Amino acid sequence: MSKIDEKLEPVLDQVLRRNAGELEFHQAVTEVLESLGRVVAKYPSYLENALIERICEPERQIIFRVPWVDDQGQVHINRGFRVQFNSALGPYKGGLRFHPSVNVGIIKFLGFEQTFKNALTGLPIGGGKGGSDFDPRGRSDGEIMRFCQSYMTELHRHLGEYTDVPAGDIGVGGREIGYLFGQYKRLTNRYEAGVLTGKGLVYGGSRARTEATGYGAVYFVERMLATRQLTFENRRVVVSGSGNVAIYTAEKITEFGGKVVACSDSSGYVVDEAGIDLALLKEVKESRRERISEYARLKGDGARFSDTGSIWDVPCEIAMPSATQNELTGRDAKALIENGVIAVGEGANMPSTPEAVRFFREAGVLFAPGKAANAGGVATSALEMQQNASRDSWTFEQTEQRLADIMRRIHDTCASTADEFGTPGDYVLGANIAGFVRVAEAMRALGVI
Ligand code: NDP
Ligand code: 2IT
Repeated sequence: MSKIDEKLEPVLDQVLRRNAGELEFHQAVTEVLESLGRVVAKYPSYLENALIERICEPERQIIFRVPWVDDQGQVHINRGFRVQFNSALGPYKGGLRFHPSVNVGIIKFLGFEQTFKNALTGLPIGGGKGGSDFDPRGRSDGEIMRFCQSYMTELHRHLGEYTDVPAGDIGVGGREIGYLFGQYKRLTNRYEAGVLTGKGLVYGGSRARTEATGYGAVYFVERMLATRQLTFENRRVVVSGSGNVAIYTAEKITEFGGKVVACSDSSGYVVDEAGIDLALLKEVKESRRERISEYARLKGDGARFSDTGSIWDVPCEIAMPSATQNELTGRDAKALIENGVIAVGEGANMPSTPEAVRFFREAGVLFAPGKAANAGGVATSALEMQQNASRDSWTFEQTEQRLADIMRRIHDTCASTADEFGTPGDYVLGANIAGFVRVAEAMRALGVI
């Protein structure tokens, strides 16, 4: 991987010093700054007015107490976050993550990535991210609702359809967005549909938003494979995770003639050589909210569950990591390469470690970074905002067509940017530069803000 340009070294040093211990944020910023060397060499004016320093510093960071009462009457305290990273292109936009691992460094890395991702969509959305260290696992519907209400009781004053528009992420899906929207509406006395996305279809949601991240990632990879005259047809694919992104990634791959042979959750992975049964996976994960081992138990003979080793040891031609950050290590990348992987598409945010990315690049594996490949979710969120603003609702086909067009455009932008900067086929560089340039141009036009 390229080294940091010496003109950008002080910027990185400052980020590392100012944000001590925030390892995921360091990782995300380092990767982007490594890509920007070629931009500042060609266009030194981007070094003026501390533009890059400003892009690395969130506009606002909100951290708050979230008290809630469990079903036994016991009071719990969680920490709530919202990092409003950059609003040069539009209102802050990005998901909320509820997971015990959440801390400010993780939310900052996600908000930073989101800023460039949202720029790549070409739609008018800035970047932000939020969440809580609340663990939804094993909690009743009532507990989830009370937590969401308490979380929104603080957060609502920082939101608005022109200010900041959250959506889902890990641990936050349609159910949670419903409770959050209900509380926002109650506190503000406004039916402001465009303040949250990922809403249910009965109260202002967009068709195809549920499917959008996974479907979009597959559209991106399809286009990337086409650059080498390849398709999904009859390919073995491994998709990690079994949440929103993973399920709809697997669904679109299957529609495109590929065979998804494995998926996972944090307890282990299942291999099903017949191809993952999507109806069963949805039943286990979406309806019953059970562990992935249940899939193997219900499927019977054809499927096996493993709680040791790595899902990336399962041989495949295409890998789509769709669970969480740094889930695919250098060791995993080596195993995938040895087993003949031809393409990797990141459905999750930053799922591959820097070492893994380096191995894929060196091996000539087609590699689609998350901020480009998983942009279909937030792009469709922006389409939901459009529908809300015009008090309209589009058909599934219309919305999916827009999504497919956007993903192909993002692919082509990344590819042509990589060409322009002398690194053909390097989607990491293409995505980082194309996203950066759009944000930077807007910031420049807006003055020192
Ligand atoms: P979900 O909560 O629906 O699913 C997350 C999946 O990943 C679950 O299978 C979960 O397993 C697994 N997982 C989560 N954390 C870990 C962990 N620490 N170790 C191992 N497995 C883990 O979330 P999404 O599908 O929405 O999100 C998945 C990824 O996609 C995230 O990186 C998210 O940021 C990204 N993303 C999501 C978008 C969206 O629209 N939802 C848009 C773009 C990116 P378990 O249930 O056992 O925890
Ligand atoms: O990481 C992401 O892009 C998301 N979780 C979706 C954000 C959104 O606002 O739809």
